[in-house]
Formats: sequence, C-alpha cells, structure tokens
Amino acid sequence: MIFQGVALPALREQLAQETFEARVVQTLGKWHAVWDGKHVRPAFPGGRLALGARHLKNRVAVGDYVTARSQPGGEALIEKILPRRNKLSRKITFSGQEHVVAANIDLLAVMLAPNPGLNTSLLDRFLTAALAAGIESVIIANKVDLLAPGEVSQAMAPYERLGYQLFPMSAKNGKGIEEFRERLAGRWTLLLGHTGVGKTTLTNFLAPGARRAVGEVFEKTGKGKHTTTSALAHMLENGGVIVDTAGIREFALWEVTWRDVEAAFPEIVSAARGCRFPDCRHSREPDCAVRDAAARGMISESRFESYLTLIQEAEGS
Ligand SMILES: Nc1nc2c(ncn2[C@@H]2O[C@H](COP(=O)(O)OP(=O)(O)O)[C@@H](O)[C@H]2O)c(=O)[nH]1
Ligand SMILES: [Mg+2]
Ligand SMILES: [Zn+2]
Repeated sequence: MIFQGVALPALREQLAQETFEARVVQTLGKWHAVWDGKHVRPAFPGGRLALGARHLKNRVAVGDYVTARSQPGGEALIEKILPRRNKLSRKITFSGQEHVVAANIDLLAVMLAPNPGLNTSLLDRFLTAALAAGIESVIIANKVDLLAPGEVSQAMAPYERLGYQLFPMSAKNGKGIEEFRERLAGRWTLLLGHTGVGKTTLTNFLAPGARRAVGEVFEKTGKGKHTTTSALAHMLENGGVIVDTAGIREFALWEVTWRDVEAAFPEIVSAARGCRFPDCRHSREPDCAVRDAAARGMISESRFESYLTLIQEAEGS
C-alpha cells in the first residue's frame, strides 16, 4: 500500500467543513500533508497554530496526530495537535529556536556513510538526543560497497558494544536492506543523517513509487519551494513507515541535560569511577581516569570528544 493522492475534486464539496483526525505525513515549511486513513491531503496550520512563536520554528511536526477541518478548496486546516508520546527536537543555532523534527516516533535510524564521511560526532548527537527523548536508535552504515571488508565493524565497534543494532548496507545494490525492512515492520521510523549519505536512495528502494504520489500534493499548491528542511513519510507493505528527512545540517541539543548526556555515554561514566575527584568533568582535572582510558585506547577518542562537547552544550542550555 502506498499513500494515495489528494481527494478527487468531486469529493471536495462533500468533504468541505468536515472535521477529521489525521496524522502528519509530510512537512515542508508551513506546508503539510496529512493522512486521514484513506487519503493524503494538503494541510496547513489554522487558528492559533498558524501564529509564529519566538522560540519555536514549527508547531506541527511529521508524526503528529491532529484534528483538521476540510476547507472548500480541498486543503485542510490543522486545528489541534493531539498529545505527543515523544518528540525529537533540535536547536537552530542562529535563531535559538526549537525545531521539532518529528513526533510520536518508534525508532530512530541514523545513517552514515564513508562518503561524505563517517561523521560520528553527528551520530553521537543524534543518539544522545534520541535517548533523552526516550526513542530507541539503530545505526545504518551505508555505502559498504565503497569500504574494505571489516572497515564498518571496526569503525562501529564502540556502538555495537553499547548495544546499538548496526545495519551495514548498500542502498545502491540492495545489500542489507531486507534485514532493515524487517526492523521497520509496524513502526514509524525516522531516518536522519548527513546530506548525501543515501537516505533518499534507501527510502525509494523500500517504497518505490510513493514519493511521486505524495509529491503531487505540493505540486498542486506550488508552495514551500524555498524552505530547506523537509520530512516525508512513506508507508511500507509490512505496516512500517519510514520518514525521509532533508536539510538538517546541524543538530544542536534542545532540552538535553548533562545527565542525559551521561546516560548516552555509559562507557565514559563507568571509566569515570576511577577519577580522583567524584565531580570530575574529565577536562583538566588531575588523575582523570577517563582521559587516561581514552589515551590508552580503552574508550573511543571520538566518543570522548563528543562527550566533552555535548556535556558543555547541555550545561549551557
Ligand atoms: N556507492 C554508493 N552510493 C550510494 C549508496 N547509496 C546512495 N548512494 C549515492 O549517494 C548519493 C546521495 O544519495 P541520496 O540518497 O540522495 O542521499 P541523502 O541526501 O541522504 O538523501 C547519490 O548519488 C546516491 O546514488 C550506496 O550504497 N553506495
Ligand atoms: Mg535526500
Ligand atoms: Zn575524570
């Protein structure tokens, strides 16, 4: 099953003014598409939801359950956001605003690839934010066709030791995709990763044809062309949904405490038991067991760097 296009013109009169519950399946700036169980319909925030907010980039996020009211033109007004089970947010550094990337997500899949670069500092940010939000994460190492055998498992060993499920993959030739597809069954999975790692390639492989059907919603409105971030949900035959995202170039922490950061770096917390000072922050203190362990290769140097950066960012928030 794929999401179908907008309601037929003949149905519009009948649908006008009807209130319905739906789920947000696409966001592109102020423009959204909602799934009412039968159709994908273009929608935009109405009433108080349409008002800007100084600290909030978007009131409506992909994954939100909403109530909406049909309008005579076929577009729907989103009137109310139903309570969220969870949300994954980031801070937009230049404006200081919260960007709610997605809501009511069952699983986060972080994708990285040797090209444009195995960006583990971004990975550590995603994993920390998801853990703080109570969302389980898995890791996709894509473009394994560009790597020597064993390279992925070596680079990802610190994460596998922590219990993150790893999917080595080549979205281009299909390797590893069926294992991942099974993991998606019956869940809403958010796909995040640096531009160019292969998110859209994977999504199109999993749900061929869906993109065009949903894209039509926005071709009709012609709106949202100049916005940079977008999210688009694709329904799979196994009842899973994968949300492809684009334009998320940075991921500063939003409402993440230093305790949350510690929880995301248990190997560092455990090494810290050997520090001389119980409140050691592992930056310049003498007899720091964490710096020691990093220097001896017992904990990953890049994870340690991420930890220091994120702890500082969390404290400053
Ligand atoms: N070699 C290789 N290239 C890939 C693979 N997956 C995607 N690509 C390429 O990487 C580029 C970026 O892919 P895209 O899906 O647009 O990345 P996105 O920005 O994360 O959505 C495209 O040229 C893809 O063909 C893969 O598994 N192996
Ligand atoms: Mg893409
Ligand atoms: Zn220390």
